[in-house]
Amino acid sequence: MSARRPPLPVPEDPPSGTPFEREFWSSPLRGPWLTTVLGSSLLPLIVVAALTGFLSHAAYDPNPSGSGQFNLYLFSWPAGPTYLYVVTQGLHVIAGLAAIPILFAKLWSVIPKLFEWPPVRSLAHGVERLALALLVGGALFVLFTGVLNIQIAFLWSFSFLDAHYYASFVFLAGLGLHLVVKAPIIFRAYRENGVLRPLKDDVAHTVPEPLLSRDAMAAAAPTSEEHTTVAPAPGPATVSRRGLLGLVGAGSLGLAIMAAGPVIGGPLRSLGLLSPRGRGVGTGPNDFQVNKTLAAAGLTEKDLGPDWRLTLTAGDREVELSRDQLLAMPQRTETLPIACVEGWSTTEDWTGVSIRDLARMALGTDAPAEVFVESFQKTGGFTSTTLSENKVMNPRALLALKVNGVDLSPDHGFPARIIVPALPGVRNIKWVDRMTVMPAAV
Ligand code: HEM
Ligand SMILES: Nc1nc2c(c(=O)[nH]1)N[C@H]1C(S)=C(S)[C@@H](COP(=O)(O)O)O[C@H]1N2
Ligand SMILES: [Mo]
Repeated sequence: MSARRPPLPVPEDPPSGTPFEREFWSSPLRGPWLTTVLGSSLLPLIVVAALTGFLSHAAYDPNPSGSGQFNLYLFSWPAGPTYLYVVTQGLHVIAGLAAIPILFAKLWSVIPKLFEWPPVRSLAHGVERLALALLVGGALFVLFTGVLNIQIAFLWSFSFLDAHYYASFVFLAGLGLHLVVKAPIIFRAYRENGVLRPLKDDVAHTVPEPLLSRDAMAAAAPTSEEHTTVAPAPGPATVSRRGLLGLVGAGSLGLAIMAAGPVIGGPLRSLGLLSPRGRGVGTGPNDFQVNKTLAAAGLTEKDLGPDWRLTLTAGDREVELSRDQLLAMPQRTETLPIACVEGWSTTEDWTGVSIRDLARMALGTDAPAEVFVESFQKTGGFTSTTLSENKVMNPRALLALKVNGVDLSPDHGFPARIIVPALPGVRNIKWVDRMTVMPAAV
């Protein structure tokens, strides 16, 4: 900064007794070191959530090769290892939920800056604050929509998912800019305070962070462009920094453990104290998680009667297969998870026909194929999907007729459902009506 810069016009005082006055914020804990430590703890969680989020988008195959659209991710989500989506989506949900307490603590640590006075000092400052609004708004929006996706399934629609997806770009762009702009403060905060040194202080010794060199100027001239979170009139500490970080860390770890329960499933599922999903729905071998019951899908048991036929088409060839005919084909049993985007999984033994065998039957050859699957559920979402070549050609990808040795229950997709290794749960269509086989685009 040039020494010859003209002095800034002295702004009016902030309205007294309001949060715009710096004296209003009196916690001695606030300061660049605390903000930097919270930010540094947040960053790895955000990176994990972002990477696994984009992987999840790729797993949805937004632009299947047959669609003629450009494949954004330049690869086709693999059909294995079977637990792949359990892991990626599990990490996504766990990291996202664990980030929440840290994010709130970090925002708390910079509140005085949110109430800067005057709110906008110059065009450049206005732009900077707008970018911050996008960062904070983006972060809150992405986390909020993520939590709602889990908690309120009926809000779960593709517009909701798109909002979560596009907002993440705004958020990540804002974050990238934020890290560049704050890099000098981050390094200085660690250099001047050490990475962990302030954690040694107990409550009695918890005093405001020493003002950083640049902040010293700011303290002398609080109306200058430099504005610090360090309290100018600190009150006594009621908690130490290590106490605060311990509390935030425990909250974060607690949420991570509660999120991990349903991800892993089985007996650990009961750790999901905040999970909206109960144990199972069904009886005997069919007693495992159901999001969408037959009734909720707008279907009745009559729809599942003996008149049901699987319509299998390829070009102008069309075959209709009854359940008995499907059961007479070679059967395969595979242990495969359903991994829902909400962050729960359930691993069961599925028996049915390889989708590859059905494709071969439809095409008359074992050529690489893609299959468009439709449910006879006609209302609501998740009623159709395209299975790209690597899924169709994997013999472990099934049109399942049975689970754990018995017929699928109506809620689990009787007469037949899709179950493909490593595929997001949402694409494992239940109550299958029609499969359209297309030679794979080369
Ligand atoms: C969800 C992501 C994040 C949000 C919403 C967020 C939000 C904010 C806000 C609102 C401010 C105050 C405004 C300002 O100083 O200009 C701030 C300051 C700051 N942030 Fe972040 N931040 C995030 C991530 C991070 C990360 C990952 C780091 C890395 C260590 C970081 C380091 C800092 C630093 C050093 C400051 C300045 C503190 C000071 O001047 O006392 N932030 N952040
Ligand atoms: N026809 C149909 N198939 C469907 C769904 C649906 O709503 N309708 N839900 C999907 C979702 S989101 C998941 S996670 C899996 C398992 O869901 P379930 O718990 O409802 O069986 O089935 C998928 N198949
Ligand atoms: Mo799902």
